[in-house]
Amino acid sequence: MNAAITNPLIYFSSETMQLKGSGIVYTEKTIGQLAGIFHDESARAVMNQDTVVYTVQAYLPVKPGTDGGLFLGTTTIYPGAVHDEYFMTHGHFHEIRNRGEFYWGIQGEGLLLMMAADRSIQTEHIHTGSIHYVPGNTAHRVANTGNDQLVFNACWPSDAGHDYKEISTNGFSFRLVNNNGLPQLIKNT
Ligand code: M6P
Ligand code: ZN
Repeated sequence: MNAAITNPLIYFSSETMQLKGSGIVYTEKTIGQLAGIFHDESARAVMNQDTVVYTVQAYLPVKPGTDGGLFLGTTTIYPGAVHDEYFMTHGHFHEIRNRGEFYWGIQGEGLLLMMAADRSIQTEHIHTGSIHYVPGNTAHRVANTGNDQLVFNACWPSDAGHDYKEISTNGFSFRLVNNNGLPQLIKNT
């Protein structure tokens, strides 16, 4: 006998560009929660602290830390900047350093910054349909370089974990700024 056909618990709505269904964990990061992340801290400090920079919806079918499972997330980064630095995610290494991740673009335009342990940088353009493999041992962050919301999905191992310490302390080696309307990478000083 065939196994019963069941509907999936979750789905991605192409109308709202959001994950739908039960058990989705929603978090948002505001300007107030991103102290020390952008270069111009005084510009950040005088902005409305409730301004949402990005939201994450995550589907965690197993407990974080479980090996062998996968997590799925939808990240929406709003258009904007702190001084000339595009709105971006905090960025992280994985707690288990060698764990990789897939990102894929759904809507909008942005840049994926990947930084290896030696602080060398690689960037990839995120746009509708783009697919990005983030290797293990690589920090990853995404900046919205467009005028609309940037939406991308991600899939990562359930035991990967997030290590934010290195990025909170030393940042990435390069920053992405808006130079007369064009994204430009500048060395982080
Ligand atoms: C993607 C995934 C998540 C991550 C989110 C935001 O959806 O990589 O694991 O939490 O982006 O990135 P960050 O945690 O660096 O703010
Ligand atoms: Zn990750």
